[in-house]
Amino acid sequence: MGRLVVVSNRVPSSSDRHHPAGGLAVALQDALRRGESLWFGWSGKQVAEEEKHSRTVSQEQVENVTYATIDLTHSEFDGFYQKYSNGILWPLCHYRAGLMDFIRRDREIYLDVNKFYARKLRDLLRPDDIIWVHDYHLFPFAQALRNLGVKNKIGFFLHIPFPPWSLMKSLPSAVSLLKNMQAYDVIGLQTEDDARNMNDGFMQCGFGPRAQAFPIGIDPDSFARQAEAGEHDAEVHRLKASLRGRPLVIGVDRLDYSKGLPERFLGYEAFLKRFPEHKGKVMYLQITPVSRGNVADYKALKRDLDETAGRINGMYGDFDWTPIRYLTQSVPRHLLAGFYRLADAALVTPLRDGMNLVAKEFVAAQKEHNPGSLILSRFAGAAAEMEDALLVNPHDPEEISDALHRALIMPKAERLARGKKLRESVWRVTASSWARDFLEELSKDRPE
Ligand code: GDG
Repeated sequence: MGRLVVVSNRVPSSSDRHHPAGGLAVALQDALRRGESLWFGWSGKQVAEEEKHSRTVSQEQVENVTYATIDLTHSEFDGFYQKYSNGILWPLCHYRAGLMDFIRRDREIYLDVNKFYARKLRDLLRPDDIIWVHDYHLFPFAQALRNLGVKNKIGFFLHIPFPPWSLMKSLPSAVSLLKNMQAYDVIGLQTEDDARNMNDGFMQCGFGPRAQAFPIGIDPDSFARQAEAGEHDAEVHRLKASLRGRPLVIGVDRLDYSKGLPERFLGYEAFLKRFPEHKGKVMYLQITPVSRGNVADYKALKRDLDETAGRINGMYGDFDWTPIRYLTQSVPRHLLAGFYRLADAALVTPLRDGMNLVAKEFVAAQKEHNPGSLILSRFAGAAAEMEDALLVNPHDPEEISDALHRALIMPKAERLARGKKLRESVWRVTASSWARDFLEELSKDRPE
């Protein structure tokens, strides 16, 4: 059997290779362990332009996985990663065409980096390797490999949403982006809606391939174990003591405009206004580690959130009660699991999200006999599988506030019934079943 070759822009750093703590490394854990495998991508390092032609792939083997990484120059990092991937494709795929900052030069750098990665990977490939490419940084990667004569099977998975073609085509060269995707043998998206949107694009452009839905999951057993262990953790105890018996509402999101954080804060404000009986009696902890902090839209979002949290705390707080405990630092994963378990409700209200793993982690972390309630945006991919959450439209603060009130007063029987269904969904589609299903599809024989 050939190796599994994973290609993603970011590759787990050396310190994460022995014990993956989250992200794609956890999702792919089982698939990578099955045999010899290779993980290729960016090292996370930037080098000066003078070093552009002397860069080499560095390799480290950890158990059966070889990690092969390459540096980017400053201008590649800027054009390929910050500008085109995160400044154009990310907002557009999250239905925010207005945030796109299109400059043709960045698109050229994006294509060049894809070609550069392809040349570097080709030298490492064996004829029977199966290649699995991840995410929007690498849409044209298979075509770049095919142009170099690579005949291996190549699959692609998009972790973020794919909008309707009528919106997607506002991307200059959108047709060529889709055209290049014909080089993949299998194309996977998070939901049926995303797959339908992409297939509609293929159809309208007269291209042959078909995208399919492969919703991603977590490793619920291991997350549940971490959450249980968290109950004995000193820091989880400290959080519990600080609640003094009051219910805890939790939110955990990278600081990103797709996550609907300003809207969520306004929803919480509406909750305090419309249901004043909860004032002073509920604790809302929002954990929001800063991400992409040097991109202008993210800086502006952070200023907005800092301001809104400060305003709400000033206006509704009391000398012994803070309405929102708002942290912009990252919290270690085992603590996060313990915090989820302690929470009575979670607010997961993205404006758009490919899947949203926080929703699934929260459910896995709950006490089976006394679960907390999940308030979930209809526009998270997870909503398609988690209909027993309290589904909300995150654009309507009053809808968020009603759901929060309902979550906090929900009779135990209803919480148990919803919790049971939600658990079933989180245990039905897991990280390992996701990878297995995708790779099974990719291994099938196909006509040339
Ligand atoms: C993309 C898609 C799709 C968050 N804060 C902390 C922390 N986290 C962890 C969460 C969760 C992960 O980060 C976030 O995953 P999400 O799925 O919620 O969102 P994205 O990062 O946007 O991921 C998304 C995903 O890819 C997978 O396909 O679901 O739709 O946008 O695991 O727990 N972890 C720690 N400290 C924090 O402060 N340790």
